Order: sequence, then structure tokens, then C-alpha cells
Amino acid sequence: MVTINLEAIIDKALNRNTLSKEEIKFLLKLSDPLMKEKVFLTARELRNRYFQDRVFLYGFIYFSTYCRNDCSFCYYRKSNNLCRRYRKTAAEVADIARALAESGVYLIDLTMGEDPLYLSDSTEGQEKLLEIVRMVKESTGLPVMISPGVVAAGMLKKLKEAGADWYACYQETHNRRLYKKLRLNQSYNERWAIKVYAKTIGMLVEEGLLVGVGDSIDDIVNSLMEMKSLGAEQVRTMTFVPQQGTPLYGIDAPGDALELNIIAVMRILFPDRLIPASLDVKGIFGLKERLDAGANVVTSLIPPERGLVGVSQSTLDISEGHRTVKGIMPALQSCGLKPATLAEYTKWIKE
Ligand code: SAM
Ligand code: MD0
Ligand code: SF4
Repeated sequence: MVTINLEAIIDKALNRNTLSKEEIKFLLKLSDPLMKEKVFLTARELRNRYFQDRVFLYGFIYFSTYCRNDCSFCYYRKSNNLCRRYRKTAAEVADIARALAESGVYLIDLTMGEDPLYLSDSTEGQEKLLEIVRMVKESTGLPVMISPGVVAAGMLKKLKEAGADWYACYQETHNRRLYKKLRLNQSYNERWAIKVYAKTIGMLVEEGLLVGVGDSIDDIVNSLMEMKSLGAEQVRTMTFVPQQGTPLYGIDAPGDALELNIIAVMRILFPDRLIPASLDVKGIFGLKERLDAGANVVTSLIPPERGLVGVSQSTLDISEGHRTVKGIMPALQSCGLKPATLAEYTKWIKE
């Protein structure tokens, strides 16, 4: 039997030697605080090697909460009557994006439910979506990420031409059986293929993993391998937050210890990639621990008083203005980190 030794794994990680699946599992399962701290310290050391003390800040605009899908974990699934739906106009979105840009973010994440208005075969609807991207690009000049769900290849190309640099579309799990229970009636292959296509047309891609929804440690290791094969520039994980009015509301809310271990393991496996610390899981309160685990992007910055919501935490910390550049500064400082400049960010995404 091979015994696994933490010091040896850390040594391998720092020297960028490939970890075995058993070693990755060992790290993911750690619960001893001292051992975990050693892993997080390693993650921070690797982050520092590639990014120094700089983090990237992303503004988040959930511009339409209409959706044709019924994902079992999501508050905005079409059959949930409890959620308030809205659709912002292109002018409103551009105005919010401008204000976000002025506040100091350097990427605008344009997220929507799979809104039939924009994703049906109608050219008119598609044109409206393209117009939003164009206007945001024009009014901010910033890198733009789109999170529209699965779109047709032709439409993705047009979205890129309209100004989208990034395509975010999370598989949630790479276990096909579990996927079926999460993304009900949605094709696994189609969701995967459109990300592979996005890479071929030169878009940057973000892949993501949802944890605490029936996934095993083996599933997580498998996901990390799949993420590697995709070559995503940004990789994320988020803990499942149970949502009222949805099928998975009743399951026990998972703690986020596993998410933190995964962030650290992602940093070890993908040291030079972007890894978000999302404000959408535990709000401002959860930021420091995610950064301390090795994340280097703060996502889900949402301006107050604009009638905007988050995804898994639809209201948490928004109206208080905590999910703003100003609101997160104390947490960044307490981690010894500072916002990068836009020039540093654009340099990174062009490399
Ligand atoms: N509708 C698009 C899609 O599904 O790809 C884009 C937005 S979707 C709301 C963005 C992501 O939020 C999902 O892929 C999922 O990972 C995450 N999410 C949604 N509901 C969540 C929940 N209850 N807990 C944690 N993450 C959640
Ligand atoms: C986030 N709430 O960054 C957002 C969302 C979609 N691209 C991102 C999940 O946490
Ligand atoms: Fe719709 Fe996205 Fe929610 Fe699924 S995760 S129900 S596609 S908004």
C-alpha cells in the first residue's frame, strides 16, 4: 500500500509535478485545520507566483431572469412561481455597466436565464441580445463575459463579434447521471460541445462545478480532469445554496468547507488560471476565506438600487452596498491583496 504524505504532495505542487488522483482526493478530503492551512498556504504561494498580490474584479449583471429551463437547483427555473422576474432594456444594462466600470471593475458579466425572447429562432429576439452586448462594449470598453446558457454556434459567433470576450457556461458536474438530475431535460453533450466550439473561435471560456448536490469526491476529481481537458481559462466551484420553491429545497444545505478545499486544489492544478471567489454563496462574509484558499477573482459584484439580483443569493448584501468595489476593499486588505489594473487584466487575457 502506498502511504500518502502531505509534505510530499505540497512539494510536488510547488514544483509543478503532476499529482495522482489519490493525492488529489486526499487534499479534497482534508478536514484537519492545520493540514488544510498548509494546503491553503501552498495555494496562496502559487497564486503569488503567477499573479503577485493582484486580484481581478468582475461586475455582475443578471439582466433577464426569465428562463425556459427547469434546473432542479435554481431559483429561476421556469416552474418556480416564487421568484420575481424582470428583463432589463439594453439602455438600462448599458447604464448599469457604465456605472460598474466607473466603480472600478474590469469585466462585465452579462448573465441571463435561458430567456426564450433572446434564444428562440427569431432574428428579432437574437438581434436584441446582440444589441445589449454591443451597447455594453461601447459604453464601457471593458472585457465582456456572457452567461446566456446554451446558444447555437452561429449565435455564439455573433455574440463574439458583438464584443463578448468570454463565454461562461457551467456543466455543474461531469457525472452524466447526476447531470440529468440537475439540468433536467438538457443535453450534456450539447452543453459541453458549445464550450469546445467557443475555444475554437478564440473565446475565453469559464467552466464550473456545483458542489453539495449529491456529488462524490470521485465526481469532483473527474470534473477537475475534464476541466483540464477543456483548457478553460477560468475555473470555478460554488456550493449549492438551497432555493425556496425548487425540488432540491429540502436537502440539507451543505457547508462550504469542500468548496474551499476545491478552490485550493484548483489553484494547485491550474496555478496560472483565474479562479473566482464568488460573493454569491455567503456574500461579503465568505470572501476572505475564498481568497485565502487561493482564489484570484472576485465575482458577483452587484450595484445597489438598480433592481438587480444575484443567482444563488438573490438579495444577500446587495442593497447594503457590500457587493461593490468599495464594499470588498477591507476584505482584500485583510488578505494582503489589491485590485489589479485594467492593463494587467487585459494583458492576462491576451496572453
Ligand atoms: N442561465 C445560464 C446557465 O444556466 O448557464 C446562466 C446563469 S446560471 C443562473 C449561472 C450558474 O449559477 C449556474 O450554472 C449554477 O452553477 C449557479 N447556480 C444556480 N443556482 C444555484 C444555487 N442554488 N446554488 C449554487 N449555485 C447556483
Ligand atoms: C457569480 N452569481 O459570479 C454569479 C454567476 C455567472 N457567470 C456567474 C454564478 O457568482
Ligand atoms: Fe435557467 Fe440557468 Fe437557472 Fe438553469 S441555472 S434554471 S438555465 S437560469
